[in-house]
Formats: sequence, structure tokens, C-alpha cells
Amino acid sequence: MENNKNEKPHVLVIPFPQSGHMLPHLDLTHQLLFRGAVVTVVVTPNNSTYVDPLRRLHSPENLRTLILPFPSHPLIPSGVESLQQLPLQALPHMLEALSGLRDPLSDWLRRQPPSDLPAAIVGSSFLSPWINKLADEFSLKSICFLPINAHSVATMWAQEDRGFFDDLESATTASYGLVVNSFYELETQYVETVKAKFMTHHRVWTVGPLLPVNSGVDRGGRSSVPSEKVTAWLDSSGENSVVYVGFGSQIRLTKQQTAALAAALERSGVRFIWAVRDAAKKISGDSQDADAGEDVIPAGFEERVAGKGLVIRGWAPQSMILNHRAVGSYLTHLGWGSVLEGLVGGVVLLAWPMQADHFYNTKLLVDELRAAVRAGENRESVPDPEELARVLVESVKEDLPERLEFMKLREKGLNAIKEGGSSYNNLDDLVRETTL
Ligand code: AWU
Repeated sequence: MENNKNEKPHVLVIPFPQSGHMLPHLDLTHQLLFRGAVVTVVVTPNNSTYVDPLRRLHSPENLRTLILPFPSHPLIPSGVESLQQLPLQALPHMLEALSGLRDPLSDWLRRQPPSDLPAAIVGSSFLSPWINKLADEFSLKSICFLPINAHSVATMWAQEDRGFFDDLESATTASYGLVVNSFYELETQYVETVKAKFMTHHRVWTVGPLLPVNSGVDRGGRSSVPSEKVTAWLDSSGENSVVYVGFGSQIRLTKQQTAALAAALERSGVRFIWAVRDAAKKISGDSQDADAGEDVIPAGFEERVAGKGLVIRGWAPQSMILNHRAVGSYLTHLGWGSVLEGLVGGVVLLAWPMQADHFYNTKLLVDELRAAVRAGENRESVPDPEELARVLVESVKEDLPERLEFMKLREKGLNAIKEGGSSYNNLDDLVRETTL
């Protein structure tokens, strides 16, 4: 992407602090920098480490970080600056708190010399109600980023009365454009629907699968198990023989679900890595019973599966695991970032949808494209260990029909991000749009 020497577009990036949003948003930022943009990333202090992988790749002249204090909120414990540390019910409080960034950002923009003002903001759609106003105040383009696919956008935006999501959706449709972490060849008709029915213009850019800037061991956080131990364990496993079990950065299983999953893993006899999230912090007035969290793995389980299974409590080097040749399938909630990591890693997805877009991702991948296997129902369901064990055993078989279908999608996705591919070209177009 050729840029006029002194015409490097300056983009203000404002991500939403939750791994499923922040990680792909920073992977997008890498693509903007790679195409010659200057970027200022806005984070709060405890989220600054997310930018480290980018700092290792780009000069401070091109990649700047604006660290602003996290705006306090009565229902968010102090020190908490990311939604994944809280139950999902805290989302409205988090959105309300983050709207407190508007004034300090307005002051910062007012202090910038005109030559250094950004031309556009690429902000999280979740923050678009106030980002749009900030952009208008300084005549900047407000471009929204969502880490989900167009099928989910079209489905969710067609629904009525989605509470506070209605504000986010109407602000996003009123913005200059929408960027989604998907690829045109995966869901052509849904991309066209979002353009025609919601955004009512062509500026919907599919830019994925966004490759992790750092698919290394500390992507999104320090691995709770030494990475060399995870790698050695995988290296000692046969090709496509391991099932990776993980439900993203937000979901925690109940004790009953954990027990059923443990029983299924034990019965199946498959080799597995199981990432178990630590317990969420309580928000005041939270009536939710204690989440599963760490140490609810049934007593004796790890001893009984020693050699066959590896339990990682806390943060797992998920992207590295999914890219390892030994991993053949992934029991997942179908959070979209995780789906794309499974796609790039070439593993079969076993769908146990839990919230939000997971159900629409299941409809797309399992029902429509027959490229994934259903393995669980929802946030409350407790799987039958016998049935789940059967699904786990089947999932590591080479000739599984869903594997063959998913590999075809993988091919399309990798072509989309190659030079000349649809996502590659959309990223070029997006950077051009931030200069005009
Ligand atoms: P993922 O897409 O799984 O997202 P979630 O964390 O589930 O959060 C949005 O993301 C979805 O639309 C929402 O429904 C919600 C949200 N990770 C890791 O490296 N180690 C771990 O132990 C756990 C997670 C990484 C993982 C991925 C990200 C989670 C998009 O689901 O590799 O990059 O965290 O993304």
C-alpha cells in the first residue's frame, strides 16, 4: 500500500477491554501499521501490556500508546479494567465506566498540533455511542470494529428491544463504516445484508481471519503453565490426536458442567488439554452463585488421566496450542476469535455455545455449513458424559466429514488474507479511507 511520504494516515484506535475484543482489535492495528499508518492506541494502565507484542514490531514513532486512567465506577471493583475479570452481567457497568474516557480524549485531541491530529478513529462498536460524538467534535471519521462475523451482526441487529445493545447498534450504523473479523467468501450473503439493510452503504470491511500478532505463548496474558511444558507435552503427542478444551476468556463452567466434562474426558480416553478459567471477581449485589473457577476439577481426576491429559488453570497459550500439529479438535464455546484461531490452526470445532453470538456461530458452522460438530447446548446445559465421550473420540478421526468441510473454509480464509485476497484488499481500502 503506497502512501505519500508525508501523508501517513494517523488513526486513533480505541479497543474494548476484553480479550475476545482487544486481541483481534490489536491484530487489526498491526495490519494498519503494516500498511504505513501511524496509530495511537488508547488503553487504561492494566491493559497496556496487551500492546507489548505490537511494540516489539513497530517503532514508537508509528505506534503510540495513550494510557488514560480507568474511569472509576461504583459497581466495578478498583483495579479491574477488563470485562473478563467480571461476570458478563457487568457489561453495562463497564460500558458506562468507559464512556468516562470521552472527556480526557477530547482534552488530548484539543492539545494535538493540527498536523498530528488523527484523521479517523477505529473504535470498538461497543463504545461507538460516545466515540461517534468525539469524532464529530473534531470532524474525524468514526469507524467501528466488531470481533464477530457479519452473520451474527445481521442476526442480532434484526432483533427488537436488545436493551443497551440498541444504542451500540444504532451508533454503529450511523458511523462511517464497520470492520468485522471475518472473510467475504465465508458469508457473502450476510455481508451484503449488513451493507444493504443496516449500514445502508458499502463501507463494511471483512478483514479476517486476523492473524495473531503474537501467536506465541503469552498472547493475551502469561500462560499459567510454563509454555515449554505445554509444547513438550504436545510434541510427545501424535498428529491430530489431542482435543483442546477451552471456553474463551469470559466463560466459567458450573460445578456440574465441570464434573460432566471431566467424566467425558476420562471415559473417552482421548489425549486432551483443558483450559479452566479462574473465578471471576464479584460485583456488588451479584447474586450469582460461585462460578466453577479453579480447583473444582473432581478430586483424583488429574491423577487418573495423568499422561493423557493436561489441565491448565488460569490462562492457556491458546493460539500456540491450536496451531500445534498434535491438536486435532477443539471443544469450544464458539467465541468468534477462538473459531478463527481454530480455523487457522486446522482443527475440528466441537460446538458448545454459551452466550451472545455463539448460538449464531453454531447455526452458521454446524447447521448451514456442516463444518463443525455440535457437542453441547447452552450456558445451563450439562452434557451426558457418555454422549460427549463419543463426540470426543469421533473428533480426532481423520475422515470426519466436518473436518473436510472446515478445511475447505480454512483454504478460503487463508486465501482472503493473502496479497490480492478479499480481506487483504479491504485492509488496503480501509487505510486509504482513513486518509481521504
Ligand atoms: P474469544 O473469541 O474466545 O472470545 P471470548 O473470550 O469468549 O469473549 C467475543 O469474545 C464473542 O463474540 C463474545 O461472545 C465473547 C467474547 N485466550 C487465551 O489465549 N487463553 C485463554 O486461556 C483464554 C482465551 C484468548 C483466545 C482468543 C481470546 C478469546 C468475540 O465470547 O486465544 O484469542 O482469548 O477470544
